Amino acid sequence: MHIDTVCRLCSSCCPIVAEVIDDKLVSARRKSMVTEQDQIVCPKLNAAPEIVSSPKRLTTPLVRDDKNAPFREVGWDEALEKVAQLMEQHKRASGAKSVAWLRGMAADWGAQWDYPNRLMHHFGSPNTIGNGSVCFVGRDMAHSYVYGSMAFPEPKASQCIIVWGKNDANTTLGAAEAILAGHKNGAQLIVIDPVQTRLARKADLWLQIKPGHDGLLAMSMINEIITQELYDKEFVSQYTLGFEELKAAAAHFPAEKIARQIWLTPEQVKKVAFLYATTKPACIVDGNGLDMHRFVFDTTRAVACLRPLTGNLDKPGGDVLPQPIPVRNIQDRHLLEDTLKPITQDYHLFNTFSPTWGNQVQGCIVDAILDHKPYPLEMVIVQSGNPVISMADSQRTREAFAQVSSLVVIDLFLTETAQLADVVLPASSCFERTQLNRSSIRNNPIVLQNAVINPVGNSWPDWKIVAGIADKLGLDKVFPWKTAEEAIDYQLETAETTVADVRNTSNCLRVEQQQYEKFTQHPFHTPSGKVEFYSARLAEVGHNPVPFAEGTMENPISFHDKSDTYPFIGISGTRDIRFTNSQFRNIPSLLNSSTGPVADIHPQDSQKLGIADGDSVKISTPKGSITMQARILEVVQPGTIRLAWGWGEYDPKANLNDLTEDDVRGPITGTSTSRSFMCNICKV
Ligand SMILES: Nc1nc2c(c(=O)[nH]1)N[C@H]1C(S)=C(S)[C@@H](COP(=O)(O)OP(=O)(O)OC[C@H]3O[C@@H](n4cnc5c(=O)[nH]c(N)nc54)[C@H](O)[C@@H]3O)O[C@H]1N2
Ligand SMILES: Nc1nc2c(c(=O)[nH]1)N[C@H]1C(S)=C(S)[C@@H](COP(=O)(O)OP(=O)(O)OC[C@H]3O[C@@H](n4cnc5c(=O)[nH]c(N)nc54)[C@H](O)[C@@H]3O)O[C@H]1N2
Ligand code: SF4
Ligand SMILES: [Mo]
Repeated sequence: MHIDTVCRLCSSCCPIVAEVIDDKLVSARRKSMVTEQDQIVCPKLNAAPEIVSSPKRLTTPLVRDDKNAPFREVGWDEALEKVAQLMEQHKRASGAKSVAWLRGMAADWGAQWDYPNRLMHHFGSPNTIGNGSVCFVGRDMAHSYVYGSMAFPEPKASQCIIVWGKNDANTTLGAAEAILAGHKNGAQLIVIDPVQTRLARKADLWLQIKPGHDGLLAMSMINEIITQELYDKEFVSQYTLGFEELKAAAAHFPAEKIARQIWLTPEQVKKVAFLYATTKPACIVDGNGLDMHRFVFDTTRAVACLRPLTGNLDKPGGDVLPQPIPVRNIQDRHLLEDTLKPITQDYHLFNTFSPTWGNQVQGCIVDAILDHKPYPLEMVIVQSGNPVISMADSQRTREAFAQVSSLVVIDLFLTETAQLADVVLPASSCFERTQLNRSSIRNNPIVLQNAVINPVGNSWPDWKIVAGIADKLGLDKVFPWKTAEEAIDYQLETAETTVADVRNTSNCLRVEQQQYEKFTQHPFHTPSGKVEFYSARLAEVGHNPVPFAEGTMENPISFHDKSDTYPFIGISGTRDIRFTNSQFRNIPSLLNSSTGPVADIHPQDSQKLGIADGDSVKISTPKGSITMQARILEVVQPGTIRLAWGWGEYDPKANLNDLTEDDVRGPITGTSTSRSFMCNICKV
């Protein structure tokens, strides 16, 4: 039997066809828009049957009565009862707000994010927390502050594609295929990345920028485009606010002054500005290379300003604004009293910039547990995340999760985080549940994931686990739905569609007929209704109303003041196409075909340090040290080391976040610099 659905083994949400025999997933094929020879193969999807039937899967709930006791296998009734009882106990003693729900990246931001928010709001806690401050939500907020919502690029129809801090050939395969198709059709391909990626090797122009310094490049490009009068004067005069202020800010960043600081030449900066502004249409594919830096908000605001400045916003082949489908918001945030502040209260604008994102600064969980700031947390429920590995400053994070009075983890595997829990609840994989996704974050379509097999063992789909906890808390009326379909239909009612309708479409997808230049009909979703180069909302809270208006940017690289002892720039690097963050090293075919945890070093540095290919090397920062295998490659600049990401779950000695810090955060989005840091390296 062949069933259409979408894959959720990573955030790409690719449409696939699953082949199922006797309730077993046998194989899965990704649907692609390009011919077979141009398709990128996804090893994770090929390994889907192995992932689903892995002997390491959790198949029954686990409970223990004290932290040092071994886990006991229990039935769902007992496990859910225990979770509810712990929640009630902490609510009675310290208030509902002392209980937090932490969401990782797996399992989508659609219904899977709505359900815990709904549960927690009815329970009375404002503390449902996501990890968006290091993922893409800071960038989403930046786009939203400039022109109302996140714009998404149309590289296939473009004549000039800038890939800026994104490595789609490993992370978003459909997007990489579209970029390469656009390039094949004649588009200029420009890549801005400190690392020579597969796309960089194919690019017409590759800018090997200094890590973390993209904001300065964007401001310098803006200056070049304005002073050379390459901007779209008509669009700017009719639809934007604050052009003069942007011009004044950008004047601090002439190419001659900025280029060398960011490891480029003035000619490169001028060329990228010229190509982008004069080749129509042009789009910018921005990515997580810009996100995990403290100044992500202003950096990506500066990048966002380039789109309207050149008239590439909401044009075919440019960057298009979404037409959200009006799915019912079931989070019931209004139930919380205004006086009840979340632990992320210092990031008020970030908490409130969208109706559904809510709180996304996960570092606040650690502060609340260890430092009782802004108030103590007693209980955390972790769903589809592995914070002990994925959050910055792993040692401090681990201390917090080991110390919190009660910890519940909902996962497919007994991860490093789950091992610290009091209760572990086994979740079904993405192939075992029907779910409403909003994963294509930029376009906001409805994507329906179909269960293709029954839950493995005694695992439950996430929605059912949340509803089960609600039931034990006496909130059964809040989750009255008996099936995933019923629950989704309730959300789809306002969009005048149903699960059955969406299921009948070829890609399990409902997208609105694309319209362009919507700004000619409706105002932008900003306070002024215009594109805001200048934001009065930010001025009100004392933040720069125009990005980098002061003419400088503090060095965003962690430990830059300790470069005497830590002379190399470490980059949290490759997201291997085989793995998703800390996941899947427990899948033999994926592990065995990978390079393992490697540190990529330039030959000039390896020679100086007497390091040979394959040597074991120790990488250290003021926070700690890790061990990896050296790989001598010219993909990075001398003085820069790229470190493989996500290996901490497999090998605790290779946990990259033992090197990172969460001591200083971005003022608006609370982002810690998990991406780049000063470090030292030596042969072991
Ligand atoms: N295979 C696989 N796919 C994944 C994931 C995974 O772990 N593995 N994770 C998923 C998740 S959670 C996310 S958020 C997405 C992220 O996916 P992407 O947005 O593609 O992000 P990354 O691959 O982390 O980094 C993109 C590029 O940014 C570059 N970069 C690093 N620092 C800088 C910098 O300072 N400036 C610039 N301009 N570039 C820089 C890196 O070298 C890299 O080539 O991928 C998702 N998909
Ligand atoms: N240094 C450094 N730190 C980083 C990053 C980096 O590149 N470098 N990347 C950052 C980014 S962008 C992100 S998004 C975070 C990711 O941080 P996390 O979300 O914590 O990372 P994952 O390893 O993807 O953890 C997902 C967990 O969910 C489980 N899981 C998978 N599917 C399901 C499901 O359907 N239901 C449930 N309940 N569980 C499921 C998996 O088994 C896994 O344990 O890490 C961030 N941290
Ligand atoms: S890229 Fe991600 S979503 Fe797409 S098939 Fe591969 S693992 Fe699945
Ligand atoms: Mo992410």
